[in-house]
Amino acid sequence: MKRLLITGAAGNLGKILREGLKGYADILRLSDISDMGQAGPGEEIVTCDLSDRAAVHELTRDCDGIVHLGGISVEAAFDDLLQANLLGTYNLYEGARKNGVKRVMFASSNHTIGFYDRTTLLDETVTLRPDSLYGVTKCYGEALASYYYDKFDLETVSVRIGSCFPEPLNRRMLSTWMSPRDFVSLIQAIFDATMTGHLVMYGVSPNKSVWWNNDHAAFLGWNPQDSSEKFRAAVEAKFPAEDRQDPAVIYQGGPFAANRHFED
Ligand code: NAI
Ligand code: 15L
Repeated sequence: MKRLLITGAAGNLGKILREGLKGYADILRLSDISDMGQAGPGEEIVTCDLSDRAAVHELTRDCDGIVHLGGISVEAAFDDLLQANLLGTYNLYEGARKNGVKRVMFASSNHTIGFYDRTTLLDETVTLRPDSLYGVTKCYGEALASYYYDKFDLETVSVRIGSCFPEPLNRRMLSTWMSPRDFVSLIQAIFDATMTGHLVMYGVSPNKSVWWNNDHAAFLGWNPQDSSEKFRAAVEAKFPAEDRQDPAVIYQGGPFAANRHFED
């Protein structure tokens, strides 16, 4: 791997990869609209708004792979999501195609399927049930990735990330948590694979209680190591027992499913 582009490099997951992928590629090209500090050894810094097509075309030049994290990462006004997540992801794929990039990791989200209830074990074949406008933009990203593979042979692994934080922040995350270490090893597995096609999978650590099945992605050889179980006692002590009637508890998407429509 000569040059790996990471969009959204100033964000939470971008910072994890900036540190965790040091030395993985000859050059990490780090991009965001926000400040990323100075380039270190083996790094290139490119400030770029994903909604600027010409700039994204230049951004994606001479890259062997792309980790596409950039965009709005929570529920937001449609007009903002339109620019960052819809137009931005389209520009990214057009740039990747025209510049001959081989493979993309698309940071999809569990909010593509957030309206399934927590007693249902999901695999990658389930019908999408987004729980937010944000979740809808991730469904669009997965569809775009599928199209660019079928039409142009541009591979993508769309990872429906659960909750990637240093530790679970609430009771729900005991099921959805993916450790930063497992996230880094997932990215390596994705770009080490001989082929992926367009693969949809879940980004989650092997927690004791999980809602998602990744058996179909075993060929990647990803071997996640961590479990939320070591945080359970502290999380349960901090947060009261859950109300079974609460939509934020019934649905996998939690508050994203329970919250009001953002535009109202
Ligand atoms: P974040 O919000 O910390 O980082 C996103 C980055 O994208 C920010 O640095 C922001 O400046 C940048 N960005 C926003 N609009 C942009 C634009 N128009 N042009 C260029 N850059 C832009 O989010 P985080 O937590 O790092 O997540 C990264 C990705 O993973 C996001 O796409 C998010 O939707 C997805 N994801 C994250 C999860 C998590 O647990 N952290 C869970 C599920 C999905
Ligand atoms: C996401 O998609 C968000 O980007 C992240 O901030 C968390 O809210 C995560 O989902 C989650 O469901 O915990």
